[in-house]
Amino acid sequence: MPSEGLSYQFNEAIARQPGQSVVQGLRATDRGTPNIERFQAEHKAYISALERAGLKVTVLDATEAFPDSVFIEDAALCLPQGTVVLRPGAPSRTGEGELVATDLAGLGHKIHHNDSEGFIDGGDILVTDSAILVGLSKRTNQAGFDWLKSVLADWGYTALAVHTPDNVLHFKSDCCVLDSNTILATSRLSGAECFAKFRVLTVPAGEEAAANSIRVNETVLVPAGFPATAELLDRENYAVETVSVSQAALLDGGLSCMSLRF
Ligand code: CIR
Repeated sequence: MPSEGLSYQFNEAIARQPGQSVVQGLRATDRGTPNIERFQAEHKAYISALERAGLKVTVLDATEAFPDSVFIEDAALCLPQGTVVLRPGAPSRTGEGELVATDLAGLGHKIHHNDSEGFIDGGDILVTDSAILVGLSKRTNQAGFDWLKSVLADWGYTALAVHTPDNVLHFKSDCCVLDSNTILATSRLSGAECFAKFRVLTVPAGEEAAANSIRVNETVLVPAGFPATAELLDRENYAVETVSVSQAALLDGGLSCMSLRF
């Protein structure tokens, strides 16, 4: 059921170590190969930031067979009623759903397995306190959305299919929740119909990647290197902490995709 704080009040998170194979991770444009040591160091700092924000974080071992499995958010959706196994849309990632299902079942999660042929990436799912918005994208198709919508309806949630901007990997590459009524979004999305009932703060031009921030309890984690966005959030009285994700960004990853928060 939708509830106040569902979208940003969390007790726990699950992350997965980047493996050596992360250098083979998918990327839309080749801007260089991630450096494994730097990736690991940034990942460690990211986990520490989640802990400072109040979360108990479980870090799963790396899985070399799936180069992109550090981006664990794409493989599952954790809600108070249970954990929904997703089906990432990139062929090299499709098996990550069942991989994470095994891990999460071992941690005591109530697992809702995926019996659909559709595809859906967690990066396209924006949980707000009033509805769950799902961006149709190159990774998330209508069949995947229809399946998730029916699962969520049984749990009392409204799921709405929305448009992911062209040439953007995931819906949440371009937006995040700041509180029950407020969204941070790029100018590509800030006027979108799906945000009509929200107050929308627009990421300053040139800092679009900062829209992939995450509110975790009282802190908004913002990727390092986007001072105008950090300043905007500070002026709006959010407690901002910056976290470097330079190596994940080489693979089109960011703050939201490296953990499941619940
Ligand atoms: C991919 O292309 O699937 C990965 N290299 C990046 C996934 C990032 N996930 C996310 O933003 N939710």
